[in-house]
This record gives sequence, C-alpha cells and structure tokens, in this order.
Amino acid sequence: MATGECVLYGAAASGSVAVEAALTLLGIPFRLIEGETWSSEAARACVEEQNAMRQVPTLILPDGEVLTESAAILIYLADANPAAKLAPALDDPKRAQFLRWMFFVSSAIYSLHWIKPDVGRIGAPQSARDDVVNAVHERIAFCWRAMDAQLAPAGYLLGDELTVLDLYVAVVSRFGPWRERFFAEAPKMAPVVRRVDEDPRLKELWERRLVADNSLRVQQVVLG
Ligand SMILES: N[C@@H](CCC(=O)N[C@@H](CS)C(=O)NCC(=O)O)C(=O)O
Repeated sequence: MATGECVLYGAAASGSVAVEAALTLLGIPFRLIEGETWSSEAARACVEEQNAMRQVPTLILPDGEVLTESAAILIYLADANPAAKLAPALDDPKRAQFLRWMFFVSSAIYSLHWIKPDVGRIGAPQSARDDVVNAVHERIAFCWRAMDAQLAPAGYLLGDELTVLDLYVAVVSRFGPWRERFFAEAPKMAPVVRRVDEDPRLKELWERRLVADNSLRVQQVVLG
C-alpha cells in the first residue's frame, strides 16, 4: 500500500467508523469527508463523485484508487499491513472463517439497513414503514443469533488476536436492533464487543464517532 494520506467519505454512527478504527490502529493518516448519506441527498451527491452506490464508507487510497464496500476495505487494509495482524494471513487456518464472517456481516446484516431510511426503496408503502423496519430488525437479530451459535470466541471473535472482524461487529452491532438486543441474541460475542469498546487505542474514536446523540439520530431517521 502506497504511503500517504487516505481520504475517507464517512459519517458518525455509520459503518465508516469501523474503517476509521482500522486506520487508527494502523496509524494511517486520513482526511474525513463527513456526510450522513442515509438522511441527506447532499451527502449522497457528494460521495457519488467517487462511489456510484452513494454510500459510505468510501475510501480513496493515497494513489487515488477508490475502494468501496466496508468488508473489502477492512480486509484490504488488514492484508496490506500484515505486521499489524488485523487479519489471519492467507495460510492461517483461521483465514476461511475470517472471510466467511466478514462477508456474513456485510451481506446478511449490514446491507439490510439500506431499506430503512425509505421503505419505498423495496417498493413498500410508507404506511408499512414500521412493519418493514421491524421485520428487518428481526432478520438481523436472527443473523446475530446464527453467527453467535457458530463462533467460539477466545478473547476475540476468532481467537486471541483482535482482527478487523472484531471492529466490524463492534460497529455494526450498534445499528438497529441495537446493542441491547445484540447482547441478548449473541451472548458469546457480547464480551468481545464490550472488550473492543474498551480498547484504550480506540476509546477516544468510539466516544467521538459513536456518541449517544448520533446513535439517537440514527434511530430517529430509521424509526421516526
Ligand atoms: N455494502 C455497503 C453498505 C454501506 C451502507 O449501507 N452505508 C450506509 C451508511 S451506514 C449509507 O451510506 N447509506 C446511504 C443510503 O441509505 O442511501 C458497505 O458494506 O460498505
């Protein structure tokens, strides 16, 4: 990975915070272009210049290459900086399960949130909004339960070393149906997520970027 500053299109209380956490642990400098894409057309138009999906996170690497998709960004950053050990190496027996759960969080869970700001996106009438959002949250709760049942965390989700999967789950578990439900559905992952919340290298980032106000704002956009 070329050295230099990255540019990250992101938003507080969004999936970009997992990328911000990885960049922080890796000591990679980045400039943040803030925009709450799920609630602001202007923010979507801004990121569209780099990402046709009009979503954050969108990462511009120091050489100008554009990377989208949170799981791909996290895996790329970890692989490009192997000394930090934020992902099991290609020949590590944990690699397969690492990829499995990174893509599970991305495709089975995170992608469902796109429906919530406007249920018309899936052709549902606004009158069905609460039912659709509740159904999405029930599906996500099911996914967390299924993931939890198949993991055997040992300090961190895949063993005794923190990987970007831990960062990813620590952030995405804050979205609806929110942490209380996550802790209930995922009792094995819960202590790991609490540990990641308390990581002294990340505490300031979490407090600044996942503060209660922002979480409430997300809830209001989603449910209000
Ligand atoms: N598949 C994408 C999903 C990213 C995503 O859903 N981002 C949300 C913010 S957390 C977004 O930008 N939403 C814009 C919208 O709802 O139009 C990824 O994993 O990066």
